[in-house]
Amino acid sequence: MNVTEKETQPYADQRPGTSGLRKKVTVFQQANYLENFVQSIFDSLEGLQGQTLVVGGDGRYFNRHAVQVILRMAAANGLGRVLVGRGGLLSTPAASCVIRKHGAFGGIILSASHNPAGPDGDFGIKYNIGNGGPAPEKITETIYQNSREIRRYRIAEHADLDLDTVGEHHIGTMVVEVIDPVSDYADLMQQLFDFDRIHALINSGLFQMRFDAMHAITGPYAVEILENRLGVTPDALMNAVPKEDFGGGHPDPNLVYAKELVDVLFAADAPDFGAASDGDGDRNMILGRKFFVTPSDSLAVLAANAHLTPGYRLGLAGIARSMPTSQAADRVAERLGIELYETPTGWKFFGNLLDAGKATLCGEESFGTGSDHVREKDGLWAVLFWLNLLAVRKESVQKIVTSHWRSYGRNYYSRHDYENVDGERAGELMKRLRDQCGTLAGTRYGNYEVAFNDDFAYTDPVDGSISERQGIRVAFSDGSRIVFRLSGTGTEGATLRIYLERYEADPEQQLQDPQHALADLINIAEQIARIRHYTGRETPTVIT
Ligand code: VG1
Ligand code: CO
Repeated sequence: MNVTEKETQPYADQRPGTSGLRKKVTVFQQANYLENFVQSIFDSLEGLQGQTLVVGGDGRYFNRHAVQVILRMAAANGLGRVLVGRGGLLSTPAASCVIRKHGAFGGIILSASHNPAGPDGDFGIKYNIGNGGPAPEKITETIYQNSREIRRYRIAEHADLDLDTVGEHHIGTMVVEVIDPVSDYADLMQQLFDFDRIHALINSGLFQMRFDAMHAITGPYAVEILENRLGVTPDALMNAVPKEDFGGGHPDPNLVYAKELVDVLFAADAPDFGAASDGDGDRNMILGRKFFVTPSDSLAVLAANAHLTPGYRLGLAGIARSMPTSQAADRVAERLGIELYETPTGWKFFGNLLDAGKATLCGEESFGTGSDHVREKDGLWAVLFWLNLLAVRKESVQKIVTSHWRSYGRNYYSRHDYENVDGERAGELMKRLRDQCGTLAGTRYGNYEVAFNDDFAYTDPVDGSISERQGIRVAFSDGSRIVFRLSGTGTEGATLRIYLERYEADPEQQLQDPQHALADLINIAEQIARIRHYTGRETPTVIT
């Protein structure tokens, strides 16, 4: 094997965000940009020699090229074996599953998740550790520091490999094993959920569903699991053929970007159940007939009903949610008598809790739910979990959620995003909020009184690491909250996220439109943060 050490110059902008390094494809196409980052990953890992690495991505434009480069660099850096999904594909949760199942040292996942793809779209790369989860901040910071000093990278000279058929190749002594990207993951799902019962429900003639893969990675997974193993008819799968540009769409499963599915579920003859997943397969949106389940409620409902599924029949050790996620799950944890953990945004903060057996289910308001079965959030897992509940409870989605509210109360919840606003102005808005921290307690806004306002900091209960500046919280005396933070996944300007939450115990008051129920808090958010002034926008870009 011919290995060359190539000279290079550092780039200053390779600090990983909430979920890896995400940039425009054109940024990744700069000379050595990808190579620098990959070498920085390898340089941050000790004991890599002879180890196994997992590589795959969501299939977006640049995925194929990146996989070939990573394989040559892995060989030059002494890896022993690389497992790569056929076609260079692996959904994020499937990559996590494969890392764990095959005892790999770690994995490199190529994805910018729900961000649009194509030559003018986004690309992304992140490193996952041996537990299958996103590298913790300590490692991502080391990667970043390496990227600032890098002067050379190692790459083997080798022709592109054929990755489109399952089989083995060699680059020097390193083995490249092209694996079926779906089967390990599908088998794991079958262990967790009652496929016989779901199959019976789907084939009962009384149940209709749709799943929208949004032309992204979950297409092949949905075909194998929903169609081949559970008997869903092909016409129930929408946009199931992955495309390099995701069909020009924005594969973010929410009410705005998954409009095609939403229209079907809100039509006169709507099916009973609808679901969608995102670009890399780790997010999910759950819909009933003319009914939207907020992700925070979904987490709470899954937790309250987990004992009805084979995989979780013995109960939950604990529940973890990201700070901005609604407190609906807290009430379930309380009733179950289990611990509730509140972490910063991003799945990497759940890894330690899952490894330590402190949490079983995790969730984020951003359409992410998952469990200790892998170390990523998992879109199809959530869909199957819901199908299992529907098959057991034999009630509609709406019935399940509204009876949950009656029992636990409803946490009205909404997130307002202001996308691609001026970065400097957004920074000024956040700085002002930060400067106000600790000063608002006791201030009244209409019926609401501020209990405290702070900048959320998290101390990991397992390793004691501290993460600061994770979002401004304004908490009110009745438990309502407004949270402000800037996105760490965008690639253009800044995205301001405002999270709004209010608790309603009275069943008579639980069926309002959330925007209506949260109207006072929306006004208070404007008063406190002067959103219009700083963003120059009258309304949010996306409301979920
Ligand atoms: C967003 C979400 C966060 C999620 C992250 C990655 O981050 O808010 O909850 O973990 O995306 O999701 P941010 O920093 O933009 O708010 V995904 O599906 O990229 O992998
Ligand atoms: Co994603």
